[in-house]
Amino acid sequence: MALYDEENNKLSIKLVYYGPAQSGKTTNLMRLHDILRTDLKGEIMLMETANDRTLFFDLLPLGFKAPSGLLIKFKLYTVPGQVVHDSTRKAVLSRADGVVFVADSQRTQSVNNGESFANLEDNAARVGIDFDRLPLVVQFNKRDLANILSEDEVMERWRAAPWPITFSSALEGQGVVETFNALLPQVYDRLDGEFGFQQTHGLSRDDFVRQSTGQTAVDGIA
Ligand SMILES: Nc1nc2c(ncn2[C@@H]2O[C@H](COP(=O)(O)OP(=O)(O)OP(=O)(O)O)[C@@H](O)[C@H]2O)c(=O)[nH]1
Ligand SMILES: [Mg+2]
Repeated sequence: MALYDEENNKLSIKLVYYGPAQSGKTTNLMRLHDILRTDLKGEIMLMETANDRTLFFDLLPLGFKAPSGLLIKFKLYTVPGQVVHDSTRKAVLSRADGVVFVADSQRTQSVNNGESFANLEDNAARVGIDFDRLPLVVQFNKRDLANILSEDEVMERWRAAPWPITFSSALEGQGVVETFNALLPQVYDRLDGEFGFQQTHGLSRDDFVRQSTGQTAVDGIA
């Protein structure tokens, strides 16, 4: 649930990368940090153990200024995917304005993906998030590996799902911005009513998406 800070005319939006252990959540944030050229990009904060597994969370701050002067700040978090860290996952998910579910495309990971998605639904309910209205994208990562589900198989399995499905190789930086891009219009629609992006701040959905990823209009056409 986005927070408005009147004194600084700043809106903070929380987005969470969720999914099973080792699916590539931290790698998504690292690549976004490398690729995006937004006006306000902070340092990425990684909290990992020696073997690269997230212990608490990672954080990437991004943001831009709307025409009205409103400062829009995103905080992108990852949860720790390992099953034992469930209370941390719940705490990180709390007050989320949107979620990217990072699934691992390898055939061997289908059960883990399913369990993690069920865990997301459970924890959303526990922290008071209305899952049916939560902006969400499902990303199938690790497309560069052998022995993965084909895109057709993924689409068949998820055909009843209302959320955008994206395919990525976060390791290679592919599909990472596209995934973030697929979440942003949903976040805009969810918050526009409350915060008057269009009416009060002169910020269209397209501009919100473009500026969130640091694209100028010219980049968008190219
Ligand atoms: N081949 C391949 N490896 C990937 C990809 N994305 C991430 N990895 C690797 O998978 C391993 C786990 O990636 P992380 O980003 O740390 O995974 P995580 O989801 O943050 O894991 P936890 O923090 O334990 O939940 C690392 O060795 C990554 O380099 C990908 O698209 N392709
Ligand atoms: Mg991680």
